[in-house]
Amino acid sequence: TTAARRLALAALLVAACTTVLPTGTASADQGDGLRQITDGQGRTLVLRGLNTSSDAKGASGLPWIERRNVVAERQNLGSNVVRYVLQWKNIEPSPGRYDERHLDEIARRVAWYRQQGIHVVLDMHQDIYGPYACKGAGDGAPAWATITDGLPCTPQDPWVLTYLQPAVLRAYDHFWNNTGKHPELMQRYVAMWKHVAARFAKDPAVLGYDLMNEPFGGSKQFGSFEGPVLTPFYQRITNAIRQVDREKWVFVEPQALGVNEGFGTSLGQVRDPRVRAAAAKLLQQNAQRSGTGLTRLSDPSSRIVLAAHFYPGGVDIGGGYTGVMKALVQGEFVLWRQNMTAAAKRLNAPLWVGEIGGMDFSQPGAADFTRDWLSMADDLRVGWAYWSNDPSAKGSSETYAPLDREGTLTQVGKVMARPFPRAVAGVPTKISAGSGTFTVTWRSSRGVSGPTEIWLPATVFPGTPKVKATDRTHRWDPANRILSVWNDQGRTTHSITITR
Ligand code: IDC
Repeated sequence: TTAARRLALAALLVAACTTVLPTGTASADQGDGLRQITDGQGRTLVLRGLNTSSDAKGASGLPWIERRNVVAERQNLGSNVVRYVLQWKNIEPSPGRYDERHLDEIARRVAWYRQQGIHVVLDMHQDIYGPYACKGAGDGAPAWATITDGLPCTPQDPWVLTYLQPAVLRAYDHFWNNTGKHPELMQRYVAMWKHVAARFAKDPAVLGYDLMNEPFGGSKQFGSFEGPVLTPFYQRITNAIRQVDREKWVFVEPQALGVNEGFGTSLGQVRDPRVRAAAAKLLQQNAQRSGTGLTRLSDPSSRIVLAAHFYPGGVDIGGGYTGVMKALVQGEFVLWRQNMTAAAKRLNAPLWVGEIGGMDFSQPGAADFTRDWLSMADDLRVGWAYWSNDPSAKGSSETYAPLDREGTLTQVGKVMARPFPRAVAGVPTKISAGSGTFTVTWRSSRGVSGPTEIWLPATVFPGTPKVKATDRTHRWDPANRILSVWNDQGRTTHSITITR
């Protein structure tokens, strides 16, 4: 049966991952030394929100949401980011011809987020290459870019197994030019991204670009894919984007297979051309104003983010989170933390979890699982986008979405509505949510202005929150449920504890 297959696969994934578990335990503070995503005032952005939406994978390429759903999301979950699903097939329906009307439709929705103060990460989504690789099973690439050489294909359950079908493998092998026959496919993809970036470069709601969802290497995997094929491809896209947009963040994903479950990634460092450009400008300015000393540039730092996904043991394909399975999955938490923080440090990039969650809430242990990954993210002081915001299909007992169509918190939504610092005036050193209490600590860093902003859900802090802080100036905004705290001058470490 399907359920048995799912369970067997989940067990296999867990077993595979935990056999490579290191013997030592994770250091208590892997979040230390991680770079951070920052806003225009230099504050650290802890970006949390939803993937929107899986249903955008359909023909229209647009999500089910209306404006009011975005309002409800900000109010009830405090979201400050959305990972917004786009697809190549809708943007470039025929080679070199871009659908501007589709981009306008995207821009219209992006504006809904801007009105709510929610940052948008545009995610070029794909699963199983595209709908034309295996009888409509996947999403992403357009028909003209899907070359399968007539190989057979049968959609599988769970859907991830479809990746191994001959036609799908061949479509990827042509895309990555593993076959040496179709270098134009990657060229088109790069040019498509340059077009999208040019369209959104001036849109203040868009924070960045997630270059490719869950890259899959076809017949090349791990060391023969991520380093030699994927990294230079990301570099090409980044270079092209930087010709039209110097400011936005570029989100790069490791391969999904294995890495989603806790394996290490061998993705190489993508260099941000904005750093070189800034250095050149600095030299030029110094030459012009000789004798005036160093001129400080606003922010010449690299804006590449490691956007990893976390799906331990295939909990998303039907394994529960109880008993032996839970113990093994907890091992994968440890493994994932170690491998992803190590990768982020190696790549000199902030870490962001582009997909997490994805567990059917009618499965045993789902609430525990949700609390555990939320706590892991707090511990690491990283942001995430939950998969996904799609309300369950009518008549289905499966439940994933944190909000229903009316914008009311569901079971999983109630667990996810936790306090978090949307922005931190410095470097966060601790984020910790207990029952009815919440603590954030941070260190000042140079050139930061504006307050630390903490979102406090009504479900946890129904009244006016009680504040104990090292810093004197705070303001509570009851309408938006945001507590702002300004750094006292001269103080280098800061701490705030909130109780009800
Ligand atoms: C899943 C959807 C599912 C759909 C499948 C293929 O939930 O309904 O059939 O995609 O389109 C990912 C992917 C994400 C997946 C998600 C959950 O990035 O597209 O959505 N997931 O399975 N990687 C791991 C899990």
